[in-house]
Amino acid sequence: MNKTIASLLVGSAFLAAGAHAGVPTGAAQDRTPSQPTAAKAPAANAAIRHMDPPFWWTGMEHKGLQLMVNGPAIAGLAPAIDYPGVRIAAVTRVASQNYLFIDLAIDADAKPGSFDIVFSAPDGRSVSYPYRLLAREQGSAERKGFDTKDAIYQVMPDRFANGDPTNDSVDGLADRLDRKLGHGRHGGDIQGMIDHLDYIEAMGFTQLWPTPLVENDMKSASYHGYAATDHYRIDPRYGSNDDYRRLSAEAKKHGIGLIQDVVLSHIGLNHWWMKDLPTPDWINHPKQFVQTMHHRTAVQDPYASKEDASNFTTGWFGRGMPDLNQTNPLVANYLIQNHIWWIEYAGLSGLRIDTFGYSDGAFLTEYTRRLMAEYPHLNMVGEEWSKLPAVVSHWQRGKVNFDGYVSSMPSLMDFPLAEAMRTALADKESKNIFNDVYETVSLDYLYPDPQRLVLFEGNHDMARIYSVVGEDFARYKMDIAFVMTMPRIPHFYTGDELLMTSATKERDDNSYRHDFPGGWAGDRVNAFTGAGLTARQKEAQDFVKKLVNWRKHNPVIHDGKLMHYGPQDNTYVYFRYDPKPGGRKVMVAFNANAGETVLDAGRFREMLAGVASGVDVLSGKTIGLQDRIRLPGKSVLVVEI
Ligand SMILES: [Ca+2]
Ligand SMILES: [Ca+2]
Repeated sequence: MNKTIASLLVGSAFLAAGAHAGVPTGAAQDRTPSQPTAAKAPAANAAIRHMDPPFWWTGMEHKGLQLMVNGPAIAGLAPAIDYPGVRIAAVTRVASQNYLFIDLAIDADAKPGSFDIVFSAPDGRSVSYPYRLLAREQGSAERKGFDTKDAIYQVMPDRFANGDPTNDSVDGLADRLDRKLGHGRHGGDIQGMIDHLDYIEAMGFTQLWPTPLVENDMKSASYHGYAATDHYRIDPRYGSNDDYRRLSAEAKKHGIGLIQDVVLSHIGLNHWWMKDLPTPDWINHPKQFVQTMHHRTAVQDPYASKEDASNFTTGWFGRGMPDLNQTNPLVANYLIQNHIWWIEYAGLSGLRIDTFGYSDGAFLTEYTRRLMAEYPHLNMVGEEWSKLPAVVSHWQRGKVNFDGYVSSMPSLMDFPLAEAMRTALADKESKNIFNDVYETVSLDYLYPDPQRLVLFEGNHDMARIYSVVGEDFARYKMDIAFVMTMPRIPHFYTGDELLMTSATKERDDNSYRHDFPGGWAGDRVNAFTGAGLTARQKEAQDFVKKLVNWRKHNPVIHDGKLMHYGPQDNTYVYFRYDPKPGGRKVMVAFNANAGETVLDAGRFREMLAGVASGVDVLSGKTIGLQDRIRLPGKSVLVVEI
């Protein structure tokens, strides 16, 4: 310990600079880790480089708070707090002397306010760090997450709209603007999203999912955001933490909730932890790179080897993405608190959790329990990229698993159904393309809550739907109509309303992530104004707009039951219905044949008894539903009954 203190006295100016810096109440609202309260507390700043979380709230369900304090030789100091209702329950020192973990116990009746955390050296000298407990926004705990009433619009912020050219390149961050580079930074940002909330609202969407916005100070390909280098800081090339909060507040004014994309499994190689890991086991395989083999079923397979299961959850996602070891409770706590912090700070309506199953299973149980205990009505959707409903359903709250695994996760991305429909519509050969879709839907009993799944036509990791269907406009419309009428939460990937195209064979991320036309000054084509769009693009945009807005006000689509009929001859018919007598119904009918196909209405008598006709919401035409139902060639009908 003497050595620690000696190096601290030599290596750090803070003790000489004086103790008990003033409390900057109201300052440091923003996360600026390199200068948390620099203007008013230079002394503390020199000693403490990171205080995570940078502030917290009173009145949380969980009464504990674990602070990670990072600074030169900070472990040699002893922290103390004098504030009513807050006490230090434990102090944990770890392998690196530059970290100190402080467990605070915050009483239920503790008041919002500021206090000094006083760090004392054995010789009596000390330094203070001002910490704040804020009051929660009213109704914060009871916030409602996104649900079937919503439709999600997903954007990659770097590729959507450049609202602030002054942040395109930022000194100190390696990856600078290069729009010619497919994986380069193109300059899109938070202001760009704020500027176009009008558009997103007009299109009918009520939730915005931007891919991750936290700092990714990676040398290249930093635009995608899945390689965090600071969990508490919005990447300055997108804006500030305050800008992010502003996005959330402005979106609310447009009736749009904000979903944050978070990564539990891995970080970026340039994360500030990597220069000085708190503990040797902070990350998995710290000494030698081990790649995950992506065998996702190995953690829910009665025949799996421990080797495969361990490789799946501990292997790195890639060389630039070290894998976090959430079996270390300090890592686990850090992640749980970080996500609660963002929900509370930015007023989120939910989380989208990347590479969900790649984290330690026991950790995921605890993580989902803690988050849902804090926000009982929140929604979180996990990415489990499997075509098998049995594999995806393993993770949903309420699932009784063969291996006893327990999860509190409300929602998963419905990869099985999304892939089934995309594959069906890409098939120009078969005579019964919808059969796998039908059978996949029939497996909904595997999910405790299938309506809470998020169904999508595409995303940033997949070939563009218009290309998948061979640029067949009718089939494109079928996929969109399917996503918008299934008993699911629909999710739409930006640019698909403009029939954006991509590679379809090998995975080619750059081709899925072209800049959104109109997002950059001087763009010849502008999707926001309609300038320069082809007639077909305009038609697609109007189609999506009409359908999503129609869906928005249709309780039978939000909450109605589903009855579907076995596909025949490249047709598929299902109904969404209110089972009450006289309740509303919507019939959705797909015909992938080139010519008109006539269906015998008698087969649908459970749904159509006593119904003469309905109106197709897409064309406005009246459709006869007695005796024979005529489906025009290559069409989808959405018929209100
Ligand atoms: Ca910019
Ligand atoms: Ca992992």
